[in-house]
Amino acid sequence: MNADSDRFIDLPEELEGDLIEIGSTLPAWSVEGAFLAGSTIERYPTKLDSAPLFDEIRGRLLAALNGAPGGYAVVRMGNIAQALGVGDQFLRLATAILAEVANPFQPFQRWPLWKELGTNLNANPGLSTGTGYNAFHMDLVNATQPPDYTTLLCVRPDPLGAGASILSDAREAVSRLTSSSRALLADVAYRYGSFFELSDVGEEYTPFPVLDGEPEDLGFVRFTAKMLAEPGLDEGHALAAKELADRMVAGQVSCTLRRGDFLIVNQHRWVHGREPLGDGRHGVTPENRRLLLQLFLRSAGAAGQAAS
Ligand SMILES: O=C(O)CCC(=O)C(=O)O
Ligand SMILES: [Fe+2]
Repeated sequence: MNADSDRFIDLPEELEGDLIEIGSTLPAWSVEGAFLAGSTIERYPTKLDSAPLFDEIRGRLLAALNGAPGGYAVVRMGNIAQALGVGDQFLRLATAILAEVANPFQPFQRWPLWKELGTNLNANPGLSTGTGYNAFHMDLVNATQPPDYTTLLCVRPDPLGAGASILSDAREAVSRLTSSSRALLADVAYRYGSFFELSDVGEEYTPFPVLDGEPEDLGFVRFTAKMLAEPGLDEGHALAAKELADRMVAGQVSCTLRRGDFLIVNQHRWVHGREPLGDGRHGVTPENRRLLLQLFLRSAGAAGQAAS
């Protein structure tokens, strides 16, 4: 099934013109600790407010992410990418727009605010930079405070036309489970991933429950299909997680990001992943391979917000 068109935000031509202008004049952002600095957060919205049509777009974006049954949105900025390129000016504009949703931050201490996700032919195919199927997951699943939103900006799509983003409503998938599976998923029985050099995502959470019993917009469906392959997971808990994985796949939608598009996912509600890239990858030169940039957002007032 193709993704629901309400979630795709195309910009009117007049606004594109204004945003191209704004993008070419926005100052570089600053970072304080892991977060976009207060001075940047003050300055960027004022610039966006000078585009009269932006207000409506902000409303649509927030409704797609947080309204019922919100969970993700794709902002289509291909024409702006055409005009500005996908360099600093474009990234400043994208950062300004995302700062309207929540506070951009860099949980990985080793990486910049926008983290490159390139294509590595030697990586494990199922991992982020691999070329295979990247099964449903939420990012930073093993942190007590995962980012509230995750963003993927497309710098270069797969030249072979594959590598669609996949999305599924995790809350909906959970609602279709048997109560015995739900009870198993509430047990502190699941593990996945390493945890090091991270900031402002709380503590390492291992083992963790998939269902935390928190209200929808505070808690998470703490799921990654990769935890199914972790050694030591007993059969009952594995079966319950597999049932959830199957429900997520049954409800999946997909969309292929084009250059200049960015996908924002509300991690409290939806999970994401990626279809395999196209065959014949060895014929694609490295500078033409798929390239995304990833950015994380923290909601104001969320428990993981910088304490300082
Ligand atoms: O390659 C993609 O489209 C998704 C990558 C991803 O979800 C991740 O790295 O966490
Ligand atoms: Fe991801």
